[in-house]
Amino acid sequence: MSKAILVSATAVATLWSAAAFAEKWDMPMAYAASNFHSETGAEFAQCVTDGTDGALEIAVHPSGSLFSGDQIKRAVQTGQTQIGERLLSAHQNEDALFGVDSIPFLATSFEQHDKLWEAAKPAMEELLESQGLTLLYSVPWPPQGLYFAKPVNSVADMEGVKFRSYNNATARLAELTGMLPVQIEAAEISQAFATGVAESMVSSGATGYDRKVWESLTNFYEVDAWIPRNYIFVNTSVWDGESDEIKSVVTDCAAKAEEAGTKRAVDYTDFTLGELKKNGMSVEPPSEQLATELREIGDTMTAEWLDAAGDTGKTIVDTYNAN
Ligand code: PCA
Repeated sequence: MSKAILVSATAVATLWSAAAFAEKWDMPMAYAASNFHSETGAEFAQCVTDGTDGALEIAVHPSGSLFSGDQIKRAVQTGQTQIGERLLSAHQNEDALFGVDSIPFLATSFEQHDKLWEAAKPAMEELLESQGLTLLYSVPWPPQGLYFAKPVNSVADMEGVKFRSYNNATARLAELTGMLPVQIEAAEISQAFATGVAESMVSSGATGYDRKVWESLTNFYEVDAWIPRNYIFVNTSVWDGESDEIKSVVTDCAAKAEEAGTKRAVDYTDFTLGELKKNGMSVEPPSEQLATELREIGDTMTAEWLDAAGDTGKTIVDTYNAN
């Protein structure tokens, strides 16, 4: 056999084995395809697919199309899918630590929030590992403000308003302000507002923009209550079964995605608030009275969180405050 034939036979064998062992991960994501988190997730998936020459392909499924937001963590834990993205604080009902990014007025700028995340990350990774999940990367949302279908200048104005919540902290905020919380995934909120199931929420300009809430709501108050995060996580048994080469490509792409996503969150803040205005909403800081009353409620919620999160929570907040 000539050398040329030998070489091509080897090349074919290599291609074959790559195809035979090519793997696919399905990545459910809860938010709209056009949302910056979803765009970042799609880039991450492409980076892994390209970086492994297709040996590991990641397919993204935004808008809760594969699993709805509230099912994504369970689907990854039980191995129904390999990887997913979810709002971290949505799991606050499992463990208070998951709500570290939703403590009112603790870390309200991106800079402060980065410090809080650095302080919380080791404990968060440990908690996720204890649940069979490995953290790959995490990206913040823009700061959270209050949406209403009428002007609101005090907590008294919120009495009896139907409020869309997305985690324990948002439901508690509703209770403490006399509103009526109903938990609804972001993918469903346009309909909830259109049908009157909800008439208010705390969220970012980004989600208001993604869901065109100006069709139903009129006022956005830049309360800067907190900055929650999404995180991308993989089933730990799946992760442990990967080669070092694959792991290193994934880790590399994850670091790039975290950086790109974080930058997008900052840029998206002004852009989306501008879009709310362009579409007829009033966008302004809260009145002094509203801000003061919300801070008092924030103090109550902070004390409650510290109580629930025990020593781990206290250490994180102390570390954050010391830096
Ligand atoms: N948007 C998501 C979570 C935080 C945010 O800004 C939502 O409203 O569900």
